[in-house]
Amino acid sequence: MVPKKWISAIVLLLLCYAGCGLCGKVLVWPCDMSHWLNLKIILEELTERGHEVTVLVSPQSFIIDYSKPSAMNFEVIPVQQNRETAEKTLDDFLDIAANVMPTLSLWQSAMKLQQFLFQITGHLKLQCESVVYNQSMMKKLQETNYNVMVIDPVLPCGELIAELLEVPFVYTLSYSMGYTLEKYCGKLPVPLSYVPVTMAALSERMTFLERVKNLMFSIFFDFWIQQYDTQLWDQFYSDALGRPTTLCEVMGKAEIWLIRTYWDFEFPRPYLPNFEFVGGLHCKPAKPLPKEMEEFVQSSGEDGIVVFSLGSMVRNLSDEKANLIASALAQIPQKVLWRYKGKKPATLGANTRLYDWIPQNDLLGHPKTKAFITHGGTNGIYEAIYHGVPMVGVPMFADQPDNIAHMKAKGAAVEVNINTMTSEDLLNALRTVINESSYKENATRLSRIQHDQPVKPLDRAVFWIEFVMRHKGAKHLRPAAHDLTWFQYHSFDVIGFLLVCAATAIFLVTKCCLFSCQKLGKTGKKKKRE
Ligand SMILES: *[C@@H]1O[C@H](CO)[C@@H](O)[C@H](O)[C@H]1NC(C)=O
Ligand SMILES: *[C@@H]1O[C@H](CO)[C@@H](O)[C@H](O)[C@H]1NC(C)=O
Ligand SMILES: *[C@@H]1O[C@H](CO)[C@@H](O)[C@H](O)[C@H]1NC(C)=O
Ligand SMILES: CC(=O)N[C@H]1CO[C@H](CO)[C@@H](O)[C@@H]1O
Repeated sequence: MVPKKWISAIVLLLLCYAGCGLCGKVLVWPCDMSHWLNLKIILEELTERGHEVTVLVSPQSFIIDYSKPSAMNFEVIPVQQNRETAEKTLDDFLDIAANVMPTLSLWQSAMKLQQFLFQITGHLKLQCESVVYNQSMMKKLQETNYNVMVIDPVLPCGELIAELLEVPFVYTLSYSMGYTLEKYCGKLPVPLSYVPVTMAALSERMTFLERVKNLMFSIFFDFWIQQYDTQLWDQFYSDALGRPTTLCEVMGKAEIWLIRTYWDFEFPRPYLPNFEFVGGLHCKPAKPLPKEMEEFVQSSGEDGIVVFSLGSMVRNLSDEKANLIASALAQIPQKVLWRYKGKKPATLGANTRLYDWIPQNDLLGHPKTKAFITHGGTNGIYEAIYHGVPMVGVPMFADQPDNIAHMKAKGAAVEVNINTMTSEDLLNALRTVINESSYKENATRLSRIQHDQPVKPLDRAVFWIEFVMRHKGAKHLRPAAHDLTWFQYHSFDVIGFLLVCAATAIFLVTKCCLFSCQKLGKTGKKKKRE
């Protein structure tokens, strides 16, 4: 008995030792809401492997619960706490997102999003200042000697802290507005003939007019719409670093870009060796449901269930919209589990139950699940892909129309416009994805692609973070494009040089010709005279 115990103790010790031999310190600059849910999975895996993870968190976070005991450390940013303003900002955003953006065209919706992001710039700047200009805070971070920073670049500042601390950093994101960050800061090639620009909601096979739209959107994002107030941040970063620089230049120092999609979702496209596609890393096999919920699910019999969620951001809809949705749901033979915090709609059918919160992954993985009605957030879409569930998309803002466009192109979803839809539209969409077997088949095919990978996405994400820790970066994957100017990158200088050469050659040849012609002419005339 005793020796056995000893053996296990020694094995445990060895394991610990082996694990901790490579142990490092990770500093994290996160983003709130659904982004955090995804990042948290990576951070938990890192702590499990013995790394020390510290998260820089704003006191105004909504779902990053830094007061709960956790294996991670939380360093609260010393910014003036103002809960009410934060709540109001979020409410404003939710209102715009749920009620205003769906009524706008994609362009206008993108402009609205930019307007909102610009509005909160002042607050973001304050938050950033409270870290980088707080000497005791920076000294503390410096003295900890972090090995790597993991950054969500939705909100700026993380890369500035990394640069000041001289720590290599890894990005984690889905994609930026119009791919501008990846394209200009990460140097990711985006051939517009077959790579649809994000927020244009196009697929990879574009007609001529769609390619026109794609190019127009690309120009629109290059020159008009930006995720950040670039001028302000360029100045801020230059001041903080004490040398002229730009936000994009600092962002370009990212060692690895962990992209939250994979080839089940993406259209095949060129990418760089320091871009790793790790979509679906948060997906897990389903766990058993709570008892009450399981009973409800089982009561659906052969018909099965439909899962409905508009994500964590949308809490309530207008009465009219909620009633319209509820009356469509009441007409299907399936039972419906609807995550909804608003007032109970009057037309709610007996087959529909409202929940404040649902274990979405466990429900989607349930064998009785027939369809998923979703707003098209990346996390939810990936859970549906993982479990092979066809979708009805009701996208509202940001990347959601794009995500649904991808699923539509892969034959696993039907889209309904939440702004203009009638009860009948939603009902038809539901009937289509449930009754037409191709949707289920295509969703199952995506699921097989997600499951059949040489290395699981979470392991790849963690591998590259650890790689950066071990080797103090991943410079061998960094394309030399970062050191070129835009005209060198497109070889405009070489083309110009060759054109000048060609022009000179043509000029010289014509000159020579003319000269010899004249000469010949003259000698000819001379001869004639003689
Ligand atoms: C600087 O940060 C420390 C925490 O590291 C905090 O206690 C202090 O109040 C901050 N100073 C200012 C001026 O905000
Ligand atoms: C949602 O609820 C909030 C507060 O309960 C309310 O102010 C808002 O008008 C509601 N939104 C809609 C679209 O009904
Ligand atoms: C599927 O089709 C059958 C008949 O073809 C119909 O009775 C059923 O209601 C349809 N399913 C849904 C979800 O509408
Ligand atoms: C986009 C795509 O692959 N769609 C497929 C969905 O499934 C049907 C039937 O299996 C195929 O014919 C489609 O090509």
